[in-house]
Amino acid sequence: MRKIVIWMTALLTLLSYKLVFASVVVPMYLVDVNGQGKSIGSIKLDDSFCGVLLTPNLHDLPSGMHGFHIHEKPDCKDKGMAAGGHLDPASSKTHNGPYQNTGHLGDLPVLIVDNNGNATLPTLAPRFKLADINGHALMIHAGGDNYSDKPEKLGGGGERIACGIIKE
Ligand SMILES: [Cu+2]
Ligand SMILES: [Zn+2]
Repeated sequence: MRKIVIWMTALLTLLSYKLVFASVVVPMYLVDVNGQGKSIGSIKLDDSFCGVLLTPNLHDLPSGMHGFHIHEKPDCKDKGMAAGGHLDPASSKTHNGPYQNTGHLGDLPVLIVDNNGNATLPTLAPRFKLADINGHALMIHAGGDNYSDKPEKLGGGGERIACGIIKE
């Protein structure tokens, strides 16, 4: 009897862990006219005690800092343009980056790509849970991101270079 109780407790703990800390792996592709170009790896998204942990496992990207956001529509076609703007359920129409309580909910910490074209450094997006971003798109831009609309709109990342769809 005692053994059964211990096993039941263990099982319930595992189940609740799964419920509270959801996780998904998003395959990423370079964008082209049809949406899906060359595969460049994936990004793992994990719910955590303070937001979503983003763990990239990416290759074949230009080295340096890249603007990185959740875009509204789950569609990477037309060189990423079909994904629409930054996820913004509050209609803030403001690009403030991931560390302000106002502005686009989809603004993520910049993606850092090393000199060999790989990105593996995990970052934390503190403002949402995985359930809030399911069914939208992850987008990587050619340029960086200064978490502001000045001097350039949307952090100045410019062209969209890679995209993936978040499907839990
Ligand atoms: Cu973007
Ligand atoms: Zn934004």
